[in-house]
Amino acid sequence: MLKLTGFSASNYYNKVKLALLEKGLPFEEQLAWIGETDLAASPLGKVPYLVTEEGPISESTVIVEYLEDRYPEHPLLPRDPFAAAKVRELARYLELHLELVARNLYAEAFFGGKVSDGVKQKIGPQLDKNVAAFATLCRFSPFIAGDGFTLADCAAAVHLPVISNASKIIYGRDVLAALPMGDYLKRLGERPAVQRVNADRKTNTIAMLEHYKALAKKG
Ligand SMILES: N[C@@H](CCC(=O)N[C@@H](CS)C(=O)NCC(=O)O)C(=O)O
Repeated sequence: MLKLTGFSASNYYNKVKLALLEKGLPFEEQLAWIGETDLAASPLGKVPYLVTEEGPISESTVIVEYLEDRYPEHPLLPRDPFAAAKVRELARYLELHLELVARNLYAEAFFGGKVSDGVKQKIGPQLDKNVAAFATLCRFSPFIAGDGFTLADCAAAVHLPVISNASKIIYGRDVLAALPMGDYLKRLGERPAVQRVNADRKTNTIAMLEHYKALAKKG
């Protein structure tokens, strides 16, 4: 049985979980907070990682690509190589140029930390530039890469709300305001797999905040 390790408040964990659910693959979830993971499975201590019969795999994009290759039924990538590349391109922009940039704000936006004014001034314009570029690639017709639900939607469903919330908290405005996010997220929210991921995320976020509060108390 595939074993997905990490926690359901993590957007990268949820990208893989959504792909597993959408593909209809049986899997178990193994809860591991940061600092509790198996470094032999994920050498940087990041989540998620997937334990397979052949061994563990880290890095969410590598994991979902493995799932596509290993379990081709219910595909989340188009068969046509160019169309598949366009899906991968969207997912790459989303993570490399949006999520990883916005991540610089999360300590203050979500975890009670502080981000310097210098960082905020640097990240705001970077996000605006990258979102404008990303927007030219999005289709929303009705899914982010076109007419089918793909790996790009698995990434969008979990990352876009976090990016949007972080920018609202830090800058008082939504860097994704120009995108039709409301309609898109509503459409995704009709899918049982997305509903499960969102419900688990909410429950686990409360558990995560409690976990880290308890750790901080211990010193
Ligand atoms: N590139 C990684 C990113 C995973 C990632 O950053 N996960 C976060 C949780 S959302 C994490 O493990 N953070 C702890 C750390 O970076 O040490 C992937 O796609 O799996």
